[in-house]
Amino acid sequence: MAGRVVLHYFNGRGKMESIRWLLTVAEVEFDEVYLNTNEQYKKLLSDGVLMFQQVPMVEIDGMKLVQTKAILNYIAEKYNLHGKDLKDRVMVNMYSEGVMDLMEMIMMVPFSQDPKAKLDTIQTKAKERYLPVFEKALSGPVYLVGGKLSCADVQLLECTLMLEEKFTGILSDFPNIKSFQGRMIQIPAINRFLQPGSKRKPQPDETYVKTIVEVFQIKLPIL
Ligand code: GSN
Repeated sequence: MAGRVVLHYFNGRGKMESIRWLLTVAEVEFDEVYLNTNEQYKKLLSDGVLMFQQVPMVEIDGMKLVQTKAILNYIAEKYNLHGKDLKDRVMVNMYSEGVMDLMEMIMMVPFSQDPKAKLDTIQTKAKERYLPVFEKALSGPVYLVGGKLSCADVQLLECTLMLEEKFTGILSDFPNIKSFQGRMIQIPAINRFLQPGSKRKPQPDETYVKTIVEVFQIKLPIL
């Protein structure tokens, strides 16, 4: 039998958070090894387990996987969260990529030179480019694609919660997305994940940023 799933990343959201969300919805238990020091990172490099010298890295089914999208796709396929056929799957992937683009912008804010300006741009893009797409897709259907829960729905929920943390009331012009959120948080595994004490990570703080600077020995700002 394959062992437990183990996530190798920082003790924070970053690129791993969507993987935590998807495993949670698939009801897969996981352990985490937190990267806190440059020595730990060098050890992973010298062990040859990071294909591109990057994390996230996930041990699952006897493999050591890297590349966030590849990992998400593997979990989505395995747990039937990737659309029912090829045409549904490409739609799931399109929605998912859009959501990930937006989440990546938010993720990078603490590492930027002018966080306030970055946030303003993100808010405008969210309202004008991204949220209208999802508002339209959810005008009737319960889920984004094929009447069936997929990884795109899970990522959209994660993203909309992140947006609301940053921009209070941002969903007030998007009632279909708000209703979608309400339905998604009723899913028992999601509901548990949203409770205090779960494996969901908080918003990045100074300690999180310092850890990344230490692990990769980088200088801020990086953009
Ligand atoms: O999506 C992915 O997993 C990859 N395409 C990118 C992963 C990545 O950029 N990982 C960073 C840390 S997480 N933050 O963005 C990383 O390991 N950087 C170290 C490096 O030398 O690139």
